[in-house]
Amino acid sequence: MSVNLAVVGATGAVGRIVLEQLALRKLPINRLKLLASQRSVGKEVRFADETLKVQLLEPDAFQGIDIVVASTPDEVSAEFASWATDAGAVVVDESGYWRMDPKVPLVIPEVNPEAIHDHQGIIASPNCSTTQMVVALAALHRHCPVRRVVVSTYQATSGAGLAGNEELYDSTRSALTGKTHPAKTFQYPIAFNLIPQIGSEKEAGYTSEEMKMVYETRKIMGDDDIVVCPTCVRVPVTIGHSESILVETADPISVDKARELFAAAPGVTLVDDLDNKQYPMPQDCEGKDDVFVGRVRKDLSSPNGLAFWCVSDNLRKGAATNAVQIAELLIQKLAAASS
Ligand code: 2RA
Repeated sequence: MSVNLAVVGATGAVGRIVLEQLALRKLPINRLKLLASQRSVGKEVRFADETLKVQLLEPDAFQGIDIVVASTPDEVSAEFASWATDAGAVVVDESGYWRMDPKVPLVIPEVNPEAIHDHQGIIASPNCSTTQMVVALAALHRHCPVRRVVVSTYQATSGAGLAGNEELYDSTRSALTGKTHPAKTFQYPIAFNLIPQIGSEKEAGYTSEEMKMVYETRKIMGDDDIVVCPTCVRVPVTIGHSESILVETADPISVDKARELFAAAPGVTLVDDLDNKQYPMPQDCEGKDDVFVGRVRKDLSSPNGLAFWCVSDNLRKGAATNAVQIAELLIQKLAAASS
């Protein structure tokens, strides 16, 4: 079977990769419609061997569409999602707007694929920093329940869209010539700097990005007892979020067992050989769909703790790839229902 699919936000940093992934993974698409705000209408975008024109995101845009993959800001998603569901489409949404809605499944296909069956027209894809951490944690959780996580992130500028990368380039050029580039996308100049704030102040001294890691992790893993203490930091890297993770499990897991679990986990690649300087780094993970794990070691401060390092392309598994994988699951479900 083939589907009519719409991509909303097709010209953004993530939307472009959604299109790449749709072509690469050969989704059975009958008709592909590209939708965006007025600013992008009429732009031409290549898809496989075709050139498609971007059309206006408006209430009537979803007639005849089966599946929508959307990468838009929260407020855009809040407005258009009902236009799509009223027309009978299922929306795979990458914004933060729907993620914690109890009626909306929050899905990572390697972790909780069964959750898609409960959708009521909208399925949410998690925030990038949560996705890579949960793909890795799930490898351990399936063996022994995860109880506590302390995570520090090192998040790439592309997490803030194309404007984030532009600001890194401009800020770096300015710094190298002794000038100051005014920060617009970030709170401070990002060149040769780290900024320990992603998102706005949310609660108890934590930011919105940090609280996403707390709440989304519990929802995806289906376990409200998991406690997470996050610190999210913006770093001058264009693509690839990195995370230093300390996890405590209900019972101890040996380093060898953890490596075995990571190596066997779907969507995880283990790169862990400190003697030979082998560990994941953003520059090696860019353009790849897996979550990369390395530096696995015992926590020196608690008997049930393990420490590890985790890197993933935030635009791929952190966003576009995960959403396209959800669309694949939906197509399998539609095919099963029609056979
Ligand atoms: C960031 N997590 O890196 C955000 C993007 N969703 O800014």
